[in-house]
Amino acid sequence: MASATSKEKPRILSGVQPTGRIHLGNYLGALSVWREQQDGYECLFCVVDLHALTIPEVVRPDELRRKTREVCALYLASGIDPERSTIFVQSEVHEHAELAWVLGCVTPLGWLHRMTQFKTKSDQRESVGTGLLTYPVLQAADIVLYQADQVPVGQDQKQHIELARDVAQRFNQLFGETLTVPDVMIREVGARVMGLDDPTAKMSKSVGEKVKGHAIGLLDSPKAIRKAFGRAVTDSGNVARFEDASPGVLNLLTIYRAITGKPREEIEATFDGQGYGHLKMAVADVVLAELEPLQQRWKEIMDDPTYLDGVLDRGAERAREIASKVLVDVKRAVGLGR
Ligand code: AQP
Repeated sequence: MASATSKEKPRILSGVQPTGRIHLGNYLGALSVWREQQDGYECLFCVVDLHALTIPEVVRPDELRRKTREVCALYLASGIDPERSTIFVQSEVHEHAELAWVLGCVTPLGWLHRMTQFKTKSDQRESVGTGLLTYPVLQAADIVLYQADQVPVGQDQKQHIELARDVAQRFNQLFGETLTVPDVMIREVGARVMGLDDPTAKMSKSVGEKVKGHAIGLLDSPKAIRKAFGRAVTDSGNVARFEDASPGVLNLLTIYRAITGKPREEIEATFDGQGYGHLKMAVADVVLAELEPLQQRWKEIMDDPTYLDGVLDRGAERAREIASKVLVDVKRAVGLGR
């Protein structure tokens, strides 16, 4: 692996919040993309448990601790290789919170009020904590703390990564070139998986908790997965072409394409003009084939806590090695300390 100060390869940082049921959207938009980048980049993947506190009423302390382990095990089960990538828990590296304070001081409030995720989530509640508003600053800190060059995320996170770029640029303008300005990495197909019950809204963990048939959980049973696809909203026709498809059919075709990697023409030739029942079951089949080995591996990892703790201890150590040095540079740049 590269030393903390120099980069032998460009670096990647990304993470998932340990809340709710991790779903097919998280897998296609994030985890599966991470897996593909492990040779070309030095990769760091964290479970962002500090972010999970932004809506404290939805996650109890014991549940948060349990989910943190489960999500780490999902990273491993999805093919993130701890020999090539650093896997760690965000709160175990205190530099994240410290840097977030410094970056918060250079982030204009108006930038945060413009974030659509804040608007959506705060509109759903009578009152929200300050952390929900400043969440993108912590996310910017997560990224620049490792001088990450690329941040692989789903489409919904694009605005936050653009904010992280703006924050890093503003910091550099104010205090001199210190932070790497990150780029967003978004896959072409599968970066925005939609809800099966409502294909006009993205598949989301929080909705999946409340609405049956909305999301495909990565650990759902084969029966539940088939049932959810069987009930997926489509339309009354039989068109299965990417250009003309209704949102529900387009979502099914896109999931199929993201998993199989087959060209659009081949997929259309297989499904266009057929009943949607055929398409739904074919999508369920490829999703099950993808998830069965992942679920098996996940169970094995969860049954071996010593292995999981070893991976996370080593990951936190490596992450701290980089983070502590970058934070020293930041503190020096802004004039903190004696
Ligand atoms: N529907 C989606 N399609 C593709 N990618 C998605 N991601 C989320 N939903 C989809 C990507 O998954 C990664 C982890 O997400 P997160 O845990 O940080 O939070 P999120 O984006 O807020 O995910 P959810 O599932 O939608 O949770 P809630 O409902 O709590 O907001 C990110 O890279 C994200 O882009």
